[in-house]
Amino acid sequence: MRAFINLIFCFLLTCAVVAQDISIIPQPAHLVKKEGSFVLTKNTSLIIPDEADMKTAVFLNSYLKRFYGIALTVKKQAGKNSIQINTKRSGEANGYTFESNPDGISITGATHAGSFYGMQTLIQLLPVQRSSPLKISSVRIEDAPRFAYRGMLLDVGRYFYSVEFVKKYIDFIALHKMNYFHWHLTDDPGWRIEIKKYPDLTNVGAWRNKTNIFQFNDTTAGDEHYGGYYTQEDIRDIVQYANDRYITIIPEIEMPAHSLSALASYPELGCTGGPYEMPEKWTSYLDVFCAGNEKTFEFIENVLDEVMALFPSPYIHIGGDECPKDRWKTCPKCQARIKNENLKDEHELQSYFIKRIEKYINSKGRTMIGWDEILEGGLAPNAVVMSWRGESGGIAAAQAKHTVIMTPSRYCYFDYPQKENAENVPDWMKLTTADSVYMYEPVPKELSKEASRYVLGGQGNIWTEFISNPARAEYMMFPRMSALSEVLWSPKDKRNIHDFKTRMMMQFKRYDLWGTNYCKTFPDSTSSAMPTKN
Ligand code: TNX
Repeated sequence: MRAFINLIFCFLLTCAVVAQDISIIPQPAHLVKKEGSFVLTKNTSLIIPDEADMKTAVFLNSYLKRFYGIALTVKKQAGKNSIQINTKRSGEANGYTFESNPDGISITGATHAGSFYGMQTLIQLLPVQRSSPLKISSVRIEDAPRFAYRGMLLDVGRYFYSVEFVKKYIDFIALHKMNYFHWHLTDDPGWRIEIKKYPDLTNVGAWRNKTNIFQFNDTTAGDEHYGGYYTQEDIRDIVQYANDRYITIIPEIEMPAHSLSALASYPELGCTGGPYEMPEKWTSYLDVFCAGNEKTFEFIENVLDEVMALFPSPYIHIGGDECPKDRWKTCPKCQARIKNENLKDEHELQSYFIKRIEKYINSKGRTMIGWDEILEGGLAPNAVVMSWRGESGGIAAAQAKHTVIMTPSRYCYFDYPQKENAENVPDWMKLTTADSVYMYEPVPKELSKEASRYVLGGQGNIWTEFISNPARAEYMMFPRMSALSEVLWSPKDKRNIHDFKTRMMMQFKRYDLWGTNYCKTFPDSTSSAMPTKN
């Protein structure tokens, strides 16, 4: 009996060790564990035959340097005791093969991005303690992403986030094998991107005198002059930084609503002509761009010219959400536009607005993305739809043969609370636990096989009305972003919540290694307090 118990104990211990040393998030498509392990030391060399994979080598070396204090010598020719990273144009899109043996490691990407993802897998096989020997289990992995679009949004309009934090955010995206950073650059309370032709957008629109977010105590409430913006130089630097990590940045310039910061800077762009104050509260503002005024379109086109020169992204996001129609109803110019263009009402006027902007964006060879409100009053012909008010917008758009990105608030809004009884949460925000994020399926069951091909992927969103500093942003991101990364990367039949929770135990330690903040409540406990200050 005793021997039997010992046997069981040994078996459980082995399981725990295996579970501990192989704990990859997102879960690879195929993984086979083999005997033994490779020990990475400062004498290990990094073999990079193709110059284009140097970005991957640089990322790996900076990770090793930062967390383990070593950097590997990069060579072109293969040798013993080495990690070889190769790109061979074969296999699934952006996939890779990873093979580790006691003698060395070989990563073969189907694309350079694939090689980069293989390197991220290597990072996930490293120990989570700085001082441990760098033992990497012998495994063979064949892996490729399920969805082409795996995104994260950061709202810098409500609160400004430094260049340094934006880069950190991009690193988190890369560490999760995600590939799009949706940068929400303008909103009512802040315009954050320098536009040379319109300097007041950042002289005026990037600053406010107060931030009043009622019950929350981690605010800049008071008479503090609050704000900030990114210079075009900052933006070029960040775009390059993302590009080095195979991440595309999608800039979002909000229109026709969420635009009070632009109106405060250039009042002639609003229906009433102003004057407009920079907002200090989080409400839906009635003042929006005047849709009857030609100057509005001239302004937006000029702004978009500078935006498109800075961002090589094939996609440009124009917002399009939550536009109150009050001003348009009483504006003579907007009413004249409705009449002259034979539009039925203000909803069709919004559609006219968006279609006109889409034409401009398309004429520059780019594709427009909008929130699902752009379906109202008639969808622009080539638009990509981001479905946020549930899944219905995404379903309708996919059925109409439009590409969609799923980001329904119930699963993908990481500004919503992630545990019961969280403090400082407005009551309209629904509980969005990491479990529920993990259980989210981006292809709605209503879609036919044919229509489901239009689902490009999904996105998590950090809206920042109530997230005023990096520590809190990280807390709201983790572990939900880790859960979402697996939803978007791993094959559907490889997703398993219990297994994920086991792997999360290691991921929490990895967060500790990174020095990031996170919500410790996952999976089940209810302890841990919300950080309120950085
Ligand atoms: C809705 S999502 C918004 C954002 C807010 C968010 C808060 C969308 C298109 N509009 O402006 O920040 O809810 O959860």
